[in-house]
Amino acid sequence: MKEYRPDDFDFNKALGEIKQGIAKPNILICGATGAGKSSVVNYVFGEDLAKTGDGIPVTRGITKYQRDDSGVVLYDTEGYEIGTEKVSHYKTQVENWINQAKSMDLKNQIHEVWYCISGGNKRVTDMDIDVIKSLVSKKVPLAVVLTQIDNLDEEELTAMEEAIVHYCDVPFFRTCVSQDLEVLSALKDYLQWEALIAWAIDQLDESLREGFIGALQGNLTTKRGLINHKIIPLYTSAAAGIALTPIPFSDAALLVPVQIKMALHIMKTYGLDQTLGNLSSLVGSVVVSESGRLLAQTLSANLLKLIPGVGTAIGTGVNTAVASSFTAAMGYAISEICFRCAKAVFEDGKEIVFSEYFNSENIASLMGEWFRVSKNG
Ligand SMILES: Nc1nc2c(ncn2[C@@H]2O[C@H](COP(=O)(O)OP(=O)(O)O)[C@@H](O)[C@H]2O)c(=O)[nH]1
Ligand SMILES: [Mg+2]
Repeated sequence: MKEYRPDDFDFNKALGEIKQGIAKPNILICGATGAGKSSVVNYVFGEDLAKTGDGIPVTRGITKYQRDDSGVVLYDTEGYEIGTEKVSHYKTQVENWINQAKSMDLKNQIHEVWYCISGGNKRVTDMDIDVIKSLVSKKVPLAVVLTQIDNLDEEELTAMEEAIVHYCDVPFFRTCVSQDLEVLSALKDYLQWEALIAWAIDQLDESLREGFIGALQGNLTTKRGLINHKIIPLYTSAAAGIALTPIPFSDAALLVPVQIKMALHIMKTYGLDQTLGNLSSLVGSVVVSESGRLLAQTLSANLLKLIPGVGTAIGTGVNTAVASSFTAAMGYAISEICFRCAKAVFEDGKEIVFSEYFNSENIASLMGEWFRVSKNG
């Protein structure tokens, strides 16, 4: 069996291809100055994306924020001071610009609008209603983000929500961005970040969801769902295609590049490529050696017996079943390990040693788990 050498793999090229393949949704963020637009965006996507000064003005009053390694493009409207003449300009600017975007291909359209209304003002203004109605009439998915609800008592909150339902008839989600843990804990049952994100994903064409989910801060369970149900299957199909070529299936080295690319894709989606330093050396030293060695071992060992449709002998007919099952198991193991790492790093704020999570013992045990479950299920 040929040895696979990490040097054969071009990590930057693979990462570039992965990025290239991710289409980015365009999200328009609307609302008055001080409505809490920037705070909401920072909370959902992380601080870096809309850092002041980094945006490109696309038209008067609208600034585009994007980053090479982020899967969303945000258009932030400059906002307006309630009660000034800027208010009427605002509506015209936003409308004109939406019209212009609508005439373009899917990639350049506005895919959804988050319209921020601040609880701090205690009311929904005529201007809000006007702009919302106008955008809805243009068939752009729109939700109201009811921000800063820590400023509202129960009665005020109900009144604002009733106004949104009555005048606009659009979905709305309650949010608050506060450093104060007591405030957040008191609002726990009111906050609807998860529902906002679920709505936001739901509005997007399937082809745009990966970009959005990958751009989220945290949301590890949503990311894991995307990885296990959408990303890993891309690579199991690729592996099956490769297995058709060499007959009989004897060259494990051919599968390894597919699995390394899958590992990169998984790590990127969890956001681990940013945190764990030099990605290529990390993946080079760990994923390549572990997966290469394990694949070689596994092909001649007990795990094969567990693959549905495969006996102890490997014949040409079972090449694709072996290749795709093995890759799926490997993907599951990598996803699970990366999930644990991401949890430790992002949720518990730990400094981790990647090799304590990512080692042959853990990979083998998780792959075994996958084989057992898929055989029984
Ligand atoms: N109390 C409270 N203040 C907030 C909240 N969200 C934002 N703010 C404050 O409101 C001000 C305006 O927020 P910002 O996000 O800059 O609004 P933008 O002008 O729409 O981008 C800032 O001083 C924020 O710190 C919130 O949920 N609660
Ligand atoms: Mg702002």
